Amino acid sequence: MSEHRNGGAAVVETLAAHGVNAIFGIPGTHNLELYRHFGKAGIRAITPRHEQGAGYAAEAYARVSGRPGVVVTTSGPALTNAMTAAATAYGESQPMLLLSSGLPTGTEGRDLGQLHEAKNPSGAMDQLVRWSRRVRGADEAAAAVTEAFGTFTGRRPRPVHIEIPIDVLEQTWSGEPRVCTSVAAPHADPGHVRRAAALLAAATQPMIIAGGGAVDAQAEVTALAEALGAPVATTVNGKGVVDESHPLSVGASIRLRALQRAAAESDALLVVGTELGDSDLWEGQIRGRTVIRCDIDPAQLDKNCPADLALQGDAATTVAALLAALPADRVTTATGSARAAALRAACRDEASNDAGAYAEINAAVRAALPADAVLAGDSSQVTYFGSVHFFDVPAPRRFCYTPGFATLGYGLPAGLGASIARPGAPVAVLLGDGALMFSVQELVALVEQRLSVPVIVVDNGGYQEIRDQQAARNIPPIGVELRTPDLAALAVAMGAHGVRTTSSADLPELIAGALDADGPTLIHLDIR
Ligand SMILES: Cc1ncc(C[n+]2csc(CCOP(=O)(O)OP(=O)(O)O)c2C)c(N)n1
Ligand SMILES: [Mg+2]
Repeated sequence: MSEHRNGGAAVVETLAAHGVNAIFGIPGTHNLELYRHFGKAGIRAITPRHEQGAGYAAEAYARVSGRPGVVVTTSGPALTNAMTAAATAYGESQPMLLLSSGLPTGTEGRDLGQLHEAKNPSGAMDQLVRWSRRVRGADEAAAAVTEAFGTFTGRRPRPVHIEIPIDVLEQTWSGEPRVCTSVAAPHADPGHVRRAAALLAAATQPMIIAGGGAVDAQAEVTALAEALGAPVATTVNGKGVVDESHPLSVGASIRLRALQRAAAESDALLVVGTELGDSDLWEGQIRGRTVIRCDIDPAQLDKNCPADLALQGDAATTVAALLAALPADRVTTATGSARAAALRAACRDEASNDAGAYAEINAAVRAALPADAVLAGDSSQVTYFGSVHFFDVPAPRRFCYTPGFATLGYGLPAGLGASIARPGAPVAVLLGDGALMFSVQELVALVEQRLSVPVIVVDNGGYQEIRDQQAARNIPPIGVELRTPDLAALAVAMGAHGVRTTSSADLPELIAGALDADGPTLIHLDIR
Protein backbone atom coordinates (compact mmCIF):
# COMPACT_ATOMS: atom_id res chain seq x y z
CA MET A 1 0.00 0.00 0.00
CA SER A 2 3.02 2.35 0.10
CA GLU A 3 2.81 3.66 -3.48
CA HIS A 4 0.22 6.27 -4.36
CA ARG A 5 -0.97 6.65 -0.79
CA ASN A 6 -2.65 10.00 -1.03
CA GLY A 7 -5.76 11.77 0.14
CA GLY A 8 -7.81 9.36 -1.97
CA ALA A 9 -6.25 6.45 -0.12
CA ALA A 10 -6.96 8.19 3.20
CA VAL A 11 -10.66 8.20 2.36
CA VAL A 12 -10.86 4.76 0.78
CA GLU A 13 -8.80 2.98 3.45
CA THR A 14 -11.00 4.59 6.10
CA LEU A 15 -14.11 3.32 4.30
CA ALA A 16 -12.63 -0.19 4.22
CA ALA A 17 -11.73 0.03 7.90
CA HIS A 18 -15.44 0.56 8.58
CA GLY A 19 -16.39 -2.56 6.67
CA VAL A 20 -17.51 -0.88 3.44
CA ASN A 21 -17.27 -3.38 0.59
CA ALA A 22 -19.41 -1.68 -2.06
CA ILE A 23 -19.97 1.91 -3.14
CA PHE A 24 -22.48 3.36 -5.61
CA GLY A 25 -21.10 6.06 -7.81
CA ILE A 26 -19.91 7.44 -11.10
CA PRO A 27 -16.25 8.21 -11.80
CA GLY A 28 -15.25 11.55 -13.30
CA THR A 29 -12.24 13.74 -13.96
CA HIS A 30 -12.07 15.02 -10.39
CA ASN A 31 -12.59 11.85 -8.34
CA LEU A 32 -10.08 9.55 -10.06
CA GLU A 33 -7.90 9.48 -6.96
CA LEU A 34 -10.77 7.90 -5.06
CA TYR A 35 -11.44 5.32 -7.76
CA ARG A 36 -7.73 4.42 -7.98
CA HIS A 37 -7.90 2.79 -4.53
CA PHE A 38 -11.20 0.88 -4.48
CA GLY A 39 -9.82 -2.33 -6.00
CA LYS A 40 -6.90 -2.60 -3.58
CA ALA A 41 -9.21 -1.91 -0.67
CA GLY A 42 -11.57 -4.72 -1.69
CA ILE A 43 -14.43 -2.31 -2.40
CA ARG A 44 -16.75 -2.99 -5.33
CA ALA A 45 -17.56 0.10 -7.36
CA ILE A 46 -21.10 -0.23 -8.69
CA THR A 47 -21.98 2.20 -11.47
CA PRO A 48 -25.64 3.20 -11.71
CA ARG A 49 -26.33 5.40 -14.73
CA HIS A 50 -27.19 8.59 -12.89
CA GLU A 51 -25.98 9.90 -9.52
CA GLN A 52 -29.58 10.09 -8.31
CA GLY A 53 -29.84 6.34 -8.99
CA ALA A 54 -26.59 5.82 -7.09
CA GLY A 55 -28.11 7.67 -4.15
CA TYR A 56 -31.34 5.68 -4.20
CA ALA A 57 -29.42 2.43 -4.49
CA ALA A 58 -27.34 3.45 -1.47
CA GLU A 59 -30.50 4.40 0.45
CA ALA A 60 -32.03 1.00 -0.20
CA TYR A 61 -28.73 -0.69 0.63
CA ALA A 62 -28.85 1.01 4.02
CA ARG A 63 -32.53 0.26 4.51
CA VAL A 64 -32.06 -3.45 3.79
CA SER A 65 -28.67 -4.09 5.41
CA GLY A 66 -28.70 -1.59 8.28
CA ARG A 67 -25.23 -0.50 7.19
CA PRO A 68 -24.54 2.98 5.80
CA GLY A 69 -24.89 3.34 2.03
CA VAL A 70 -21.91 5.07 0.40
CA VAL A 71 -22.26 7.30 -2.68
CA VAL A 72 -19.26 8.58 -4.62
CA THR A 73 -19.65 11.41 -7.10
CA THR A 74 -17.41 13.80 -8.90
CA SER A 75 -17.75 17.57 -8.38
CA GLY A 76 -20.54 19.97 -9.32
CA PRO A 77 -23.33 18.46 -11.46
CA ALA A 78 -22.66 14.96 -10.17
CA LEU A 79 -23.15 16.11 -6.61
CA THR A 80 -26.24 18.16 -7.44
CA ASN A 81 -27.61 15.08 -9.24
CA ALA A 82 -27.27 13.14 -5.99
CA MET A 83 -28.99 15.80 -3.89
CA THR A 84 -32.51 14.44 -4.24
CA ALA A 85 -31.34 11.08 -2.98
CA ALA A 86 -29.50 12.75 -0.10
CA ALA A 87 -32.68 14.58 0.85
CA THR A 88 -34.53 11.28 0.61
CA ALA A 89 -32.13 9.64 3.07
CA TYR A 90 -32.65 12.59 5.41
CA GLY A 91 -36.43 12.41 5.15
CA GLU A 92 -36.44 8.64 5.65
CA SER A 93 -33.78 8.61 8.42
CA GLN A 94 -31.29 6.37 6.66
CA PRO A 95 -27.52 6.38 7.14
CA MET A 96 -25.77 7.56 3.99
CA LEU A 97 -22.29 8.89 3.35
CA LEU A 98 -21.88 11.01 0.23
CA LEU A 99 -18.35 11.63 -0.93
CA SER A 100 -17.64 14.09 -3.70
CA SER A 101 -14.57 15.66 -5.11
CA GLY A 102 -14.37 19.44 -5.13
CA LEU A 103 -12.55 22.27 -6.87
CA PRO A 104 -8.94 22.87 -5.80
CA THR A 105 -8.28 24.55 -2.49
CA GLY A 106 -8.30 28.33 -2.82
CA THR A 107 -10.41 28.44 -5.97
CA GLU A 108 -13.76 27.81 -4.34
CA GLY A 109 -16.40 30.49 -4.58
CA ARG A 110 -14.32 32.65 -6.94
CA ASP A 111 -16.39 32.15 -10.09
CA LEU A 112 -13.29 31.44 -12.18
CA GLY A 113 -15.07 29.39 -14.81
CA GLN A 114 -13.53 26.09 -13.83
CA LEU A 115 -14.80 22.69 -14.87
CA HIS A 116 -17.77 21.61 -12.70
CA GLU A 117 -17.68 24.89 -10.81
CA ALA A 118 -20.72 25.75 -8.72
CA LYS A 119 -21.27 28.59 -6.30
CA ASN A 120 -21.06 26.61 -3.07
CA PRO A 121 -21.89 22.92 -3.49
CA SER A 122 -21.07 21.89 0.08
CA GLY A 123 -23.13 24.79 1.38
CA ALA A 124 -26.05 23.69 -0.78
CA MET A 125 -25.69 20.16 0.47
CA ASP A 126 -25.53 21.35 4.06
CA GLN A 127 -29.11 22.57 3.69
CA LEU A 128 -30.26 19.00 3.05
CA VAL A 129 -28.21 16.62 5.21
CA ARG A 130 -27.02 16.33 8.83
CA TRP A 131 -23.77 18.05 7.92
CA SER A 132 -21.72 18.72 4.85
CA ARG A 133 -18.08 19.64 5.02
CA ARG A 134 -15.30 20.59 2.64
CA VAL A 135 -12.01 19.27 4.02
CA ARG A 136 -8.63 20.97 3.79
CA GLY A 137 -6.13 18.12 3.99
CA ALA A 138 -5.76 14.36 3.69
CA ASP A 139 -5.70 13.79 7.45
CA GLU A 140 -8.83 15.87 7.80
CA ALA A 141 -10.47 13.87 5.00
CA ALA A 142 -9.76 10.57 6.79
CA ALA A 143 -10.92 12.04 10.10
CA ALA A 144 -14.14 13.31 8.52
CA VAL A 145 -14.94 9.83 7.21
CA THR A 146 -14.30 8.36 10.67
CA GLU A 147 -16.50 11.03 12.22
CA ALA A 148 -19.23 10.35 9.65
CA PHE A 149 -19.39 6.70 10.67
CA GLY A 150 -19.60 7.78 14.30
CA THR A 151 -22.73 9.81 13.49
CA PHE A 152 -24.41 6.61 12.29
CA THR A 153 -24.26 5.12 15.79
CA GLY A 154 -26.29 5.85 18.88
CA ARG A 155 -28.68 8.33 17.27
CA ARG A 156 -31.24 8.78 14.53
CA PRO A 157 -29.46 7.92 11.26
CA ARG A 158 -29.15 10.75 8.78
CA PRO A 159 -26.94 11.38 5.72
CA VAL A 160 -23.69 13.34 5.73
CA HIS A 161 -21.55 14.71 2.90
CA ILE A 162 -17.81 15.24 2.61
CA GLU A 163 -16.28 17.25 -0.21
CA ILE A 164 -12.62 16.49 -0.88
CA PRO A 165 -10.83 19.03 -3.10
CA ILE A 166 -8.84 17.50 -5.96
CA ASP A 167 -5.53 18.73 -4.56
CA VAL A 168 -6.35 17.07 -1.22
CA LEU A 169 -7.13 13.80 -3.02
CA GLU A 170 -3.67 14.04 -4.61
CA GLN A 171 -1.82 15.05 -1.43
CA THR A 172 0.63 12.48 -0.03
CA TRP A 173 -0.73 10.68 3.00
CA SER A 174 1.10 8.34 5.32
CA GLY A 175 -1.46 8.06 8.10
CA GLU A 176 -3.46 5.05 9.25
CA PRO A 177 -7.24 4.83 9.06
CA ARG A 178 -8.99 5.23 12.38
CA VAL A 179 -12.22 3.41 13.17
CA CYS A 180 -14.93 5.47 14.82
CA THR A 181 -15.92 4.89 18.40
CA SER A 182 -19.56 3.96 18.60
CA VAL A 183 -21.67 6.46 20.46
CA ALA A 184 -23.85 4.85 23.12
CA ALA A 185 -27.57 5.42 22.61
CA PRO A 186 -29.35 7.29 25.40
CA HIS A 187 -30.91 5.10 28.09
CA ALA A 188 -34.46 5.81 29.09
CA ASP A 189 -34.92 6.91 32.67
CA PRO A 190 -35.58 3.73 34.74
CA GLY A 191 -38.30 5.44 36.77
CA HIS A 192 -40.13 6.40 33.58
CA VAL A 193 -39.71 2.87 32.27
CA ARG A 194 -41.30 1.48 35.46
CA ARG A 195 -44.22 3.91 35.21
CA ALA A 196 -44.73 3.09 31.54
CA ALA A 197 -44.60 -0.63 32.24
CA ALA A 198 -47.21 -0.22 34.98
CA LEU A 199 -49.51 1.75 32.65
CA LEU A 200 -49.17 -0.87 29.91
CA ALA A 201 -49.72 -3.74 32.32
CA ALA A 202 -52.86 -2.15 33.76
CA ALA A 203 -54.41 -1.39 30.37
CA THR A 204 -57.34 -3.36 29.06
CA GLN A 205 -56.82 -2.16 25.48
CA PRO A 206 -53.07 -1.76 25.03
CA MET A 207 -51.77 -1.07 21.55
CA ILE A 208 -48.34 -0.59 19.99
CA ILE A 209 -47.35 1.53 17.00
CA ALA A 210 -43.85 0.87 15.66
CA GLY A 211 -42.02 3.02 13.11
CA GLY A 212 -38.78 3.04 11.19
CA GLY A 213 -36.88 3.64 14.41
CA ALA A 214 -37.92 0.18 15.60
CA VAL A 215 -36.60 -1.89 12.68
CA ASP A 216 -33.86 -3.42 14.82
CA ALA A 217 -36.24 -4.29 17.64
CA GLN A 218 -38.30 -7.05 16.06
CA ALA A 219 -37.71 -9.59 18.83
CA GLU A 220 -38.31 -7.05 21.60
CA VAL A 221 -41.47 -5.48 20.16
CA THR A 222 -42.92 -8.91 19.37
CA ALA A 223 -42.18 -10.19 22.87
CA LEU A 224 -43.73 -7.10 24.50
CA ALA A 225 -46.83 -7.34 22.30
CA GLU A 226 -47.23 -11.00 23.26
CA ALA A 227 -46.72 -10.28 26.95
CA LEU A 228 -49.38 -7.56 26.85
CA GLY A 229 -51.74 -9.04 24.29
CA ALA A 230 -51.38 -5.79 22.33
CA PRO A 231 -52.15 -5.41 18.61
CA VAL A 232 -49.21 -3.88 16.71
CA ALA A 233 -49.57 -1.46 13.82
CA THR A 234 -46.60 -0.02 11.98
CA THR A 235 -45.75 2.93 9.82
CA VAL A 236 -44.61 2.17 6.28
CA ASN A 237 -40.95 2.48 7.29
CA GLY A 238 -41.66 0.16 10.20
CA LYS A 239 -43.35 -2.43 8.00
CA GLY A 240 -42.56 -5.92 9.31
CA VAL A 241 -41.26 -4.89 12.76
CA VAL A 242 -43.68 -7.58 13.84
CA ASP A 243 -44.13 -10.39 11.31
CA GLU A 244 -47.23 -9.31 9.38
CA SER A 245 -48.65 -12.81 9.61
CA HIS A 246 -48.40 -12.75 13.44
CA PRO A 247 -51.85 -12.85 15.08
CA LEU A 248 -51.14 -9.53 16.82
CA SER A 249 -50.01 -7.68 13.68
CA VAL A 250 -52.42 -5.27 12.04
CA GLY A 251 -49.97 -4.36 9.29
CA ALA A 252 -48.58 -1.04 8.09
CA SER A 253 -51.94 0.56 8.69
CA ILE A 254 -51.54 3.77 10.62
CA ARG A 255 -52.83 5.97 7.79
CA LEU A 256 -56.17 4.16 7.94
CA ARG A 257 -59.05 5.71 9.88
CA ALA A 258 -60.01 2.32 11.35
CA LEU A 259 -56.60 2.09 12.97
CA GLN A 260 -56.65 5.73 14.10
CA ARG A 261 -60.05 5.19 15.76
CA ALA A 262 -58.82 2.06 17.53
CA ALA A 263 -55.72 3.92 18.76
CA ALA A 264 -57.93 6.69 20.16
CA GLU A 265 -59.72 4.12 22.29
CA SER A 266 -56.52 2.55 23.60
CA ASP A 267 -55.93 3.11 27.31
CA ALA A 268 -52.18 2.59 26.83
CA LEU A 269 -50.78 3.37 23.42
CA LEU A 270 -47.04 2.76 23.06
CA VAL A 271 -45.49 4.59 20.10
CA VAL A 272 -41.94 3.47 19.26
CA GLY A 273 -39.58 5.13 16.79
CA THR A 274 -41.90 7.27 14.70
CA GLU A 275 -42.67 10.97 14.44
CA LEU A 276 -46.27 10.18 13.38
CA GLY A 277 -45.92 12.66 10.55
CA ASP A 278 -48.66 13.69 8.19
CA SER A 279 -47.06 11.54 5.47
CA ASP A 280 -47.74 8.58 7.83
CA LEU A 281 -51.26 9.66 8.76
CA TRP A 282 -52.70 11.15 5.56
CA GLU A 283 -54.45 14.06 7.24
CA GLY A 284 -55.54 11.88 10.11
CA GLN A 285 -54.15 11.82 13.60
CA ILE A 286 -53.02 9.39 16.24
CA ARG A 287 -54.21 9.99 19.77
CA GLY A 288 -54.65 7.60 22.68
CA ARG A 289 -56.24 7.90 26.08
CA THR A 290 -52.75 7.41 27.51
CA VAL A 291 -49.77 7.76 25.19
CA ILE A 292 -46.25 6.53 25.91
CA ARG A 293 -43.65 7.48 23.36
CA CYS A 294 -40.19 6.07 22.87
CA ASP A 295 -37.63 7.60 20.52
CA ILE A 296 -33.88 7.88 20.28
CA ASP A 297 -34.31 11.47 19.09
CA PRO A 298 -35.57 13.71 21.91
CA ALA A 299 -36.99 16.18 19.37
CA GLN A 300 -39.45 13.52 18.17
CA LEU A 301 -40.86 12.54 21.56
CA ASP A 302 -43.76 14.97 21.51
CA LYS A 303 -44.14 15.70 17.82
CA ASN A 304 -47.60 15.43 16.21
CA CYS A 305 -49.03 13.55 19.21
CA PRO A 306 -48.53 14.67 22.81
CA ALA A 307 -47.01 12.08 25.12
CA ASP A 308 -48.15 11.39 28.66
CA LEU A 309 -44.83 9.69 29.23
CA ALA A 310 -41.69 10.02 27.11
CA LEU A 311 -38.84 7.53 27.02
CA GLN A 312 -35.71 8.69 25.26
CA GLY A 313 -33.73 5.68 24.17
CA ASP A 314 -32.95 3.15 21.52
CA ALA A 315 -36.01 1.06 20.56
CA ALA A 316 -34.61 -2.42 21.25
CA THR A 317 -33.10 -1.53 24.63
CA THR A 318 -36.08 0.49 25.81
CA VAL A 319 -38.69 -2.07 24.76
CA ALA A 320 -36.63 -4.83 26.40
CA ALA A 321 -36.52 -2.72 29.57
CA LEU A 322 -40.31 -2.25 29.45
CA LEU A 323 -40.75 -5.99 29.13
CA ALA A 324 -38.45 -6.66 32.06
CA ALA A 325 -40.28 -4.05 34.16
CA LEU A 326 -43.78 -5.47 33.66
CA PRO A 327 -45.18 -6.36 37.07
CA ALA A 328 -45.07 -10.12 37.66
CA ASP A 329 -48.74 -10.25 38.66
CA ARG A 330 -50.05 -8.62 35.49
CA VAL A 331 -52.80 -10.28 33.49
CA THR A 332 -52.13 -10.58 29.77
CA THR A 333 -55.09 -9.19 27.84
CA ALA A 334 -56.48 -12.43 26.52
CA THR A 335 -58.52 -10.57 23.93
CA GLY A 336 -55.43 -9.20 22.15
CA SER A 337 -55.52 -11.57 19.18
CA ALA A 338 -59.27 -11.16 18.77
CA ARG A 339 -58.94 -7.35 18.86
CA ALA A 340 -56.11 -7.57 16.35
CA ALA A 341 -58.11 -9.85 14.03
CA ALA A 342 -61.12 -7.51 14.05
CA LEU A 343 -58.92 -4.49 13.50
CA ARG A 344 -56.98 -6.21 10.72
CA ALA A 345 -60.25 -7.01 8.95
CA ALA A 346 -61.45 -3.40 9.31
CA CYS A 347 -58.13 -2.12 7.98
CA ARG A 348 -58.23 -4.51 5.00
CA ASP A 349 -61.76 -3.35 4.17
CA GLU A 350 -60.77 0.27 4.32
CA ALA A 351 -57.56 -0.27 2.33
CA SER A 352 -59.52 -2.21 -0.29
CA ASN A 353 -61.56 0.91 -1.06
CA ASP A 354 -58.51 2.55 -2.63
CA ALA A 355 -56.69 -0.51 -3.83
CA GLY A 356 -58.81 -1.72 -6.76
CA ALA A 357 -56.74 -4.02 -8.96
CA TYR A 358 -53.58 -3.28 -6.94
CA ALA A 359 -54.67 -5.65 -4.14
CA GLU A 360 -54.89 -8.58 -6.53
CA ILE A 361 -51.64 -7.65 -8.27
CA ASN A 362 -49.83 -7.56 -4.95
CA ALA A 363 -51.36 -10.84 -3.85
CA ALA A 364 -50.06 -12.44 -7.05
CA VAL A 365 -46.58 -10.96 -6.58
CA ARG A 366 -46.54 -11.99 -2.92
CA ALA A 367 -47.50 -15.56 -3.76
CA ALA A 368 -44.81 -15.78 -6.44
CA LEU A 369 -41.93 -14.59 -4.24
CA PRO A 370 -40.18 -16.44 -1.43
CA ALA A 371 -41.36 -15.27 2.01
CA ASP A 372 -38.09 -13.52 2.77
CA ALA A 373 -37.84 -11.57 -0.50
CA VAL A 374 -37.28 -7.82 -0.56
CA LEU A 375 -39.78 -5.73 -2.49
CA ALA A 376 -38.91 -2.27 -3.81
CA GLY A 377 -41.73 0.11 -4.69
CA ASP A 378 -42.15 3.71 -5.76
CA SER A 379 -44.51 6.67 -5.44
CA SER A 380 -47.06 4.81 -7.53
CA GLN A 381 -50.56 3.72 -6.59
CA VAL A 382 -49.55 0.06 -6.83
CA THR A 383 -47.14 0.72 -3.95
CA TYR A 384 -48.95 2.98 -1.49
CA PHE A 385 -52.49 1.70 -2.12
CA GLY A 386 -51.21 -1.79 -2.87
CA SER A 387 -47.96 -3.19 -1.49
CA VAL A 388 -48.11 -1.29 1.79
CA HIS A 389 -51.33 -3.13 2.69
CA PHE A 390 -51.41 -6.24 0.50
CA PHE A 391 -47.80 -7.44 0.45
CA ASP A 392 -47.14 -8.87 3.91
CA VAL A 393 -43.54 -9.18 5.06
CA PRO A 394 -42.20 -11.42 7.81
CA ALA A 395 -39.54 -9.02 9.04
CA PRO A 396 -38.39 -5.41 8.86
CA ARG A 397 -35.86 -4.28 6.23
CA ARG A 398 -37.77 -6.14 3.50
CA PHE A 399 -39.64 -3.24 1.94
CA CYS A 400 -38.01 -0.32 0.13
CA TYR A 401 -40.14 2.74 -0.44
CA THR A 402 -39.89 6.38 0.63
CA PRO A 403 -43.25 7.30 2.18
CA GLY A 404 -42.02 10.62 3.56
CA PHE A 405 -40.01 12.26 0.79
CA ALA A 406 -42.06 10.30 -1.78
CA THR A 407 -39.71 10.69 -4.67
CA LEU A 408 -40.40 9.15 -8.08
CA GLY A 409 -37.65 7.09 -9.68
CA TYR A 410 -36.63 5.35 -6.47
CA GLY A 411 -37.91 1.81 -7.04
CA LEU A 412 -35.63 0.51 -9.77
CA PRO A 413 -32.31 1.71 -8.30
CA ALA A 414 -33.60 0.61 -4.89
CA GLY A 415 -33.90 -2.90 -6.33
CA LEU A 416 -30.22 -2.64 -7.28
CA GLY A 417 -29.16 -1.44 -3.82
CA ALA A 418 -31.24 -4.12 -2.07
CA SER A 419 -29.69 -6.84 -4.23
CA ILE A 420 -26.17 -5.67 -3.38
CA ALA A 421 -27.11 -5.50 0.30
CA ARG A 422 -28.31 -9.11 0.36
CA PRO A 423 -26.27 -11.01 -2.21
CA GLY A 424 -28.16 -13.96 -3.62
CA ALA A 425 -31.43 -13.14 -1.82
CA PRO A 426 -34.55 -12.64 -3.93
CA VAL A 427 -35.45 -9.02 -4.71
CA ALA A 428 -38.34 -7.75 -6.85
CA VAL A 429 -39.39 -4.29 -8.01
CA LEU A 430 -43.08 -3.39 -8.36
CA LEU A 431 -43.86 0.12 -9.56
CA GLY A 432 -45.86 2.33 -11.90
CA ASP A 433 -45.12 3.32 -15.49
CA GLY A 434 -44.49 6.92 -14.47
CA ALA A 435 -42.03 5.94 -11.77
CA LEU A 436 -40.13 3.61 -14.07
CA MET A 437 -39.45 6.32 -16.61
CA PHE A 438 -37.67 8.49 -14.03
CA SER A 439 -34.81 6.01 -13.80
CA VAL A 440 -35.36 3.33 -16.45
CA GLN A 441 -31.68 3.45 -17.42
CA GLU A 442 -30.77 1.70 -14.15
CA LEU A 443 -32.02 -1.52 -15.73
CA VAL A 444 -28.61 -1.68 -17.42
CA ALA A 445 -26.89 -1.66 -14.04
CA LEU A 446 -29.03 -4.63 -12.99
CA VAL A 447 -28.06 -6.38 -16.24
CA GLU A 448 -24.37 -5.74 -15.56
CA GLN A 449 -24.63 -7.10 -12.05
CA ARG A 450 -26.49 -10.14 -13.45
CA LEU A 451 -29.28 -9.76 -10.91
CA SER A 452 -32.34 -11.97 -11.42
CA VAL A 453 -34.74 -9.25 -10.38
CA PRO A 454 -38.33 -9.24 -11.66
CA VAL A 455 -39.24 -5.62 -12.44
CA ILE A 456 -43.03 -5.52 -12.61
CA VAL A 457 -44.34 -2.32 -14.17
CA VAL A 458 -48.01 -1.59 -13.65
CA ASP A 459 -48.96 0.55 -16.61
CA ASN A 460 -52.08 2.65 -16.21
CA GLY A 461 -51.11 5.03 -18.99
CA GLY A 462 -49.45 7.81 -17.03
CA TYR A 463 -49.70 9.63 -13.74
CA GLN A 464 -52.95 8.09 -12.51
CA GLU A 465 -52.74 9.57 -9.01
CA ILE A 466 -52.36 13.07 -10.39
CA ARG A 467 -55.10 12.42 -12.94
CA ASP A 468 -57.36 11.40 -10.03
CA GLN A 469 -56.44 14.52 -8.07
CA GLN A 470 -57.16 16.70 -11.11
CA ALA A 471 -60.55 15.01 -11.50
CA ALA A 472 -61.33 15.60 -7.83
CA ARG A 473 -60.76 19.33 -8.41
CA ASN A 474 -62.60 19.42 -11.71
CA ILE A 475 -59.41 20.03 -13.63
CA PRO A 476 -59.49 18.28 -17.01
CA PRO A 477 -56.55 15.86 -17.38
CA ILE A 478 -53.43 17.83 -18.21
CA GLY A 479 -49.86 16.56 -18.34
CA VAL A 480 -50.82 13.18 -16.98
CA GLU A 481 -51.85 10.99 -19.92
CA LEU A 482 -48.54 9.70 -21.14
CA ARG A 483 -47.21 7.54 -23.88
CA THR A 484 -45.70 4.31 -22.61
CA PRO A 485 -42.79 3.07 -24.70
CA ASP A 486 -42.66 -0.58 -25.71
CA LEU A 487 -41.24 -1.52 -22.34
CA ALA A 488 -40.49 -5.15 -23.15
CA ALA A 489 -38.53 -4.09 -26.24
CA LEU A 490 -36.75 -1.40 -24.24
CA ALA A 491 -35.73 -4.00 -21.67
CA VAL A 492 -34.44 -6.35 -24.35
CA ALA A 493 -32.49 -3.49 -25.93
CA MET A 494 -30.76 -2.99 -22.59
CA GLY A 495 -29.83 -6.67 -22.34
CA ALA A 496 -32.61 -7.60 -19.92
CA HIS A 497 -35.52 -9.88 -20.58
CA GLY A 498 -38.85 -8.28 -21.38
CA VAL A 499 -42.44 -9.52 -21.52
CA ARG A 500 -45.85 -7.90 -21.71
CA THR A 501 -49.14 -9.13 -20.29
CA THR A 502 -52.55 -7.67 -19.58
CA SER A 503 -53.46 -10.12 -16.83
CA SER A 504 -52.19 -10.38 -13.27
CA ALA A 505 -53.05 -14.08 -13.49
CA ASP A 506 -49.87 -14.45 -15.57
CA LEU A 507 -47.68 -12.96 -12.85
CA PRO A 508 -46.87 -16.13 -10.87
CA GLU A 509 -45.41 -17.89 -13.88
CA LEU A 510 -43.65 -14.79 -15.21
CA ILE A 511 -42.14 -13.99 -11.81
CA ALA A 512 -41.00 -17.58 -11.28
CA GLY A 513 -39.27 -17.42 -14.67
CA ALA A 514 -37.70 -14.06 -13.80
CA LEU A 515 -36.26 -15.37 -10.53
CA ASP A 516 -34.57 -18.16 -12.52
CA ALA A 517 -33.36 -15.96 -15.36
CA ASP A 518 -29.84 -14.74 -15.93
CA GLY A 519 -30.32 -11.04 -15.24
CA PRO A 520 -33.40 -8.89 -14.73
CA THR A 521 -36.78 -9.33 -16.42
CA LEU A 522 -39.10 -6.41 -17.03
CA ILE A 523 -42.71 -7.56 -16.80
CA HIS A 524 -44.97 -4.97 -18.42
CA LEU A 525 -48.40 -5.40 -16.84
CA ASP A 526 -50.67 -3.32 -19.02
CA ILE A 527 -53.86 -2.47 -17.14
CA ARG A 528 -54.94 0.47 -19.32
C1 LIG B 1 -39.73 13.39 -8.15
C2 LIG B 1 -41.21 13.52 -8.17
N1 LIG B 1 -41.82 14.26 -9.11
C3 LIG B 1 -43.17 14.37 -9.12
C4 LIG B 1 -43.93 13.74 -8.19
C5 LIG B 1 -45.45 13.90 -8.22
N2 LIG B 1 -46.15 12.63 -8.45
C6 LIG B 1 -46.62 11.87 -7.45
S1 LIG B 1 -47.34 10.48 -7.96
C7 LIG B 1 -47.07 10.86 -9.58
C8 LIG B 1 -47.51 9.91 -10.65
C9 LIG B 1 -46.68 8.65 -10.68
O1 LIG B 1 -47.02 7.86 -11.78
P1 LIG B 1 -46.92 6.28 -11.73
O2 LIG B 1 -45.63 5.86 -11.15
O3 LIG B 1 -47.26 5.76 -13.08
O4 LIG B 1 -48.03 5.90 -10.67
P2 LIG B 1 -49.63 5.98 -10.80
O5 LIG B 1 -50.06 7.20 -10.06
O6 LIG B 1 -49.97 6.07 -12.25
O7 LIG B 1 -50.11 4.73 -10.18
C10 LIG B 1 -46.42 12.09 -9.69
C11 LIG B 1 -46.03 12.71 -10.98
C12 LIG B 1 -43.23 12.96 -7.22
N3 LIG B 1 -43.85 12.27 -6.25
N4 LIG B 1 -41.89 12.84 -7.26
MG1 LIG C 1 -49.01 5.18 -13.90
